[in-house]
Amino acid sequence: MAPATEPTVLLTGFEPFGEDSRNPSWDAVQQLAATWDGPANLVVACLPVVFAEERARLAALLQEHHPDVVIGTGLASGRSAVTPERVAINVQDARIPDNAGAQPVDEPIDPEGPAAFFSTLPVKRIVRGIRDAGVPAAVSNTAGTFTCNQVFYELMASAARDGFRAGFVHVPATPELGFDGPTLPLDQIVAALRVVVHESLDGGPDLVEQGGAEH
Ligand code: PCA
Repeated sequence: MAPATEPTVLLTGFEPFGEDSRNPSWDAVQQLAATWDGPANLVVACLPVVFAEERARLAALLQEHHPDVVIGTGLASGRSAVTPERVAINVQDARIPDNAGAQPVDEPIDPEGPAAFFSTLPVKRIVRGIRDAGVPAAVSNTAGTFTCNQVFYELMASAARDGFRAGFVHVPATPELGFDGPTLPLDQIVAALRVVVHESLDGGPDLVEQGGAEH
């Protein structure tokens, strides 16, 4: 049991989905956990790629671990950098079926909820830290409209209620996936997630540093 003063960080990855047999988000989260030596108590979990299950899974994890910081991670094939997400939106619009065969189109995550939530992680500081570790990183202004965005949205709704710090980070494909597009080796993704956890534990202000794009 961790000392009472030690904060708890919940870091999640996702199971494989679509055509892939692995998901580098969960592979990286597990590798980070295996080599984690503090400063916080790091708890990890693998989430299903199933729209109907995310809310209950997250609620159970939050109730069990009472984390101070929650960081979701997922795979974004086609991206070449590790990308902390700035905003979660209240939309489900699935290009492919989830792992239970559901494919919601243009449905709200929460009909009563706000249009969007902003990450409360220091996204600019995270980008700077990952780049300083020699790994490509950039702020992303869309987490998509699939289950990653849904988990991010649900997480931020809970965070707004319960007062913990939370956000989401997408990672690129790894070479093992055989993806026809940009990839990043798993050890670089692990190094980036280590920075994400360290920077997220620091509750100080974010950097004000240009990180946007025209489109
Ligand atoms: N990526 C998908 C879902 C699970 C994952 O790892 C997404 O970006 O929504």
